[in-house]
Amino acid sequence: MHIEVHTHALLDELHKLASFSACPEPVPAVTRVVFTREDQEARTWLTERFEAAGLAVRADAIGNTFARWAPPGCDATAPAIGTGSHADAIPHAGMYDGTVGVLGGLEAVRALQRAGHTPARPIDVVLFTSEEPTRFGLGCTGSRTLCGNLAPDTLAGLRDEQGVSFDEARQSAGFSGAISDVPLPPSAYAGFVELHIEQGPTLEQDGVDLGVVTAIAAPAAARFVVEGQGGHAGGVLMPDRHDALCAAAELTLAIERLAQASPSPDCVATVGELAVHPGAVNSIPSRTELSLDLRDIDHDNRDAVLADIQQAARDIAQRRGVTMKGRVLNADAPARCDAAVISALKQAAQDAGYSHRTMVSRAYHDSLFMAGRFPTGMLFIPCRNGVSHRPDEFVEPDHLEAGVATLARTLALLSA
Ligand code: HGY
Ligand code: MN
Ligand code: MN
Repeated sequence: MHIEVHTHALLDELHKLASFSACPEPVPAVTRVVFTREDQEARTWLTERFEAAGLAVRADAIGNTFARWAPPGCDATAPAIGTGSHADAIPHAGMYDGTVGVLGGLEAVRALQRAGHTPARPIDVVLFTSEEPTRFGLGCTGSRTLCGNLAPDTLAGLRDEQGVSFDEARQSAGFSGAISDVPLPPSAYAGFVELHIEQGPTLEQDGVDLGVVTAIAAPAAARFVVEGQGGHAGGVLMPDRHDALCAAAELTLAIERLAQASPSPDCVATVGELAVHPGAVNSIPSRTELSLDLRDIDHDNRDAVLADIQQAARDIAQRRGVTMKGRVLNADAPARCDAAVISALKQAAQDAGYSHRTMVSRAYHDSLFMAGRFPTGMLFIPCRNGVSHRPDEFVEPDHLEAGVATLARTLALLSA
């Protein structure tokens, strides 16, 4: 089958999608938080692109959007093959994280249409709601709920920093209906494949075109609130202090040390957020709040390091005369990708003449949850210097073309 990818037209679409942004810096910097104006503009424009390709579009009660290709000759009642990703972006991010899987999935379908392919079963391009944890503190809320991994009332009750609940935010964005109707049965999809940038340096360092993912790391997230005594920066002598920021700083270094000391090379830990109260130059911090993002491919090791971090927090609190309350937001299991989807990806890369290797994903993705309900795989393309979640995130057009061409062939194999 002759697969023709319109790479430059696809890049134009990626740049257009990037223009829906709240970021003060110009494209390629992007900020697009779930259910904001930019997110809704992006969704509207994507729906137009899906419909222009002849796909039938529907959205569920939380904004997961399904663009279905079921041409004449296809068994429209058969379990579909899905592809897709997310279009939300953390603050000051790049323009390829997630969007390559959404628009690349659409371009793969258009390439199959150009090739005159008729799938035996429908093919869906899926846009997942809120893969990033930015607004509600939990990542992948759309795919978690779709796969029955997140109880509807738990989702509805998540609140952002302004106290707006997920339920209020989704309704004000025009998504209504019962969240309990969102989960799909295992029969909904016979397979799912997500195209994504690697968000790491391995493919580029190895000089390999494509990564076939075998496993996806298990993320855990927690928040620690540290309460000290605060006080006057001049009046309180050092031995009398119970400084909430110094305690948080010691915990942050303990987190780094415990992840570095872990026997698993895949264990990574990050304190990405720190809030200081009252935040005055001449007032000893009385309260701090910090976030923990902890991941590993090895589930047991990840949980062992989490337990060590919680113990370190207790020891520091006791020694410094502060309180430290830790709340685990999520501690997910890692995912194994499906063997049949992996071999279809390998076959497709081979047929298309691209070099490829198997690898693990250290970032999490909607596929982490899709893999819990449907046979799932991921296809990585290199990103320059492995950089992601930064405005200088970049994908070479040739690599984008390789990913989309291989995705198209994989969808053809899986939907035969
Ligand atoms: O954090 C992640 O791994 C993903 O980019 N949300
Ligand atoms: Mn991301
Ligand atoms: Mn992503």
